[in-house]
Amino acid sequence: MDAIYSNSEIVCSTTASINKCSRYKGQETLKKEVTVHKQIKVLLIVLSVCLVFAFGGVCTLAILLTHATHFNVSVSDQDNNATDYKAQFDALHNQHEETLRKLNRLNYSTGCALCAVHWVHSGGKCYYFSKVKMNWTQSRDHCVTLGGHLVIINSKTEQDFVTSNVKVSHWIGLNDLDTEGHWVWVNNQPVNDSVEFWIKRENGIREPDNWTKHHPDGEDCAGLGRSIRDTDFWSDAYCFLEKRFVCEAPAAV
Ligand SMILES: *[C@@H]1O[C@H](CO)[C@@H](O)[C@H](O)[C@H]1NC(C)=O
Ligand SMILES: *[C@@H]1O[C@H](CO)[C@@H](O)[C@H](O)[C@H]1NC(C)=O
Ligand SMILES: *[C@@H]1O[C@H](CO)[C@@H](O)[C@H](O)[C@H]1NC(C)=O
Ligand SMILES: *[C@@H]1O[C@H](CO)[C@@H](O)[C@H](O)[C@H]1NC(C)=O
Ligand SMILES: *[C@@H]1O[C@H](CO)[C@@H](O)[C@H](O)[C@H]1NC(C)=O
Ligand SMILES: [Ca+2]
Ligand SMILES: [Ca+2]
Repeated sequence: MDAIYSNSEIVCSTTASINKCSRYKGQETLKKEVTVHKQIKVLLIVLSVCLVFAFGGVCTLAILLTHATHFNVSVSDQDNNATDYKAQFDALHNQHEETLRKLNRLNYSTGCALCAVHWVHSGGKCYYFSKVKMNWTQSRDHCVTLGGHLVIINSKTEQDFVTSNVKVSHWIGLNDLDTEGHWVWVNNQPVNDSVEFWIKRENGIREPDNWTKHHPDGEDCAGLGRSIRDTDFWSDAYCFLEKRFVCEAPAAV
C-alpha cells in the first residue's frame, strides 16, 4: 500500500514534474505577458503622473496669470491715483503761492491801511514819530501804551528809514541802565556790533562817550543825534532829558 502509494506518488510526482514543466513553459509566456502588462501599467502611471503634474502646472500658471493681471491692474490704478494726487497737490501748491503773492502785494500796496492812524508803514512794521517830548523812561512807557515799543533798529534799511523821518533828536529803544557800557534794546537783545550806528567824529571822539559834565551818573540812554545835529546816528544822553521819540509796532495783516 505504501509502495503503491509511493509509486503512484512517484508517478504522480513525475506527472507533476511534467505538468510542472509544461506549467513552467506556460508560466514563462504568462510571465512575459505579465511583464508587458506591468510595463504598460508603469507607463500609464508615469503618464498619469505626468498629466497630474501638467495639470498642476497649467493650474499654477493660470493662477499666476490671474494674479499677475490683478496685480497689474491695481498697480496701474495706483499709478493713476498717484498722478491724480500729484496733480491736485501741484494745483493747491500753485494756488497757495499765488495767494501768498497777493497777500504780499496787499501788505505793501496798502501799507498805510496796515498801521494805526498817525503811524507810518515800512518793511512790514509801523512807526510812530512823536510830536511831544518826554524823558526816556516816559517815552518807553508811552510807546507801550500805544501798542508798540521804543524803536529797535536791526538793519541799515531800518536805520535809514527812521532817520529820514527825523530832523531833531529822538529817543530810540537803547540803554545801558543795567550794566554800564553794555547797550541793550528794550527787548533785552544786545546791540549787534555789525549793525550799530553810533556817531563817529573825525576828531576821534565817538559816541557813546558817557559824558558826565552835567551829571555824575553819566549817559545811559540812546537817541538819534544831539539836539538838531547828527540825527542820522546814535548818541548816548542823560535819560532825564526830554526828547521826541520813535515807537515801533508790527503791522496788522
Ligand atoms: C483710485 O481712486 C478711485 C476713486 O478716486 C478709487 O475708487 C479706487 O479704489 C482707487 N484705487 C486705488 C488702488 O487706490
Ligand atoms: C504781511 O505783513 C505782516 C506784518 O509785518 C507779516 O507778518 C506777514 O508775513 C506779511 N505777509 C507776507 C505774505 O509777506
Ligand atoms: C549781526 O548782524 C549780521 C548782519 O546782519 C548777521 O549776519 C548776524 O547774524 C547778526 N548777529 C547776531 C548775533 O544777531
Ligand atoms: C560812565 O560814567 C559813570 C559815572 O562816572 C562811570 O561809573 C562809568 O564807569 C562810566 N562808564 C564808562 C563806560 O566809562
Ligand atoms: C521821567 O519823568 C517821570 C515823570 O516826571 C519821572 O517820574 C521819572 O523819574 C523820569 N525819569 C528819568 C529817567 O528822569
Ligand atoms: Ca552810560
Ligand atoms: Ca554821549
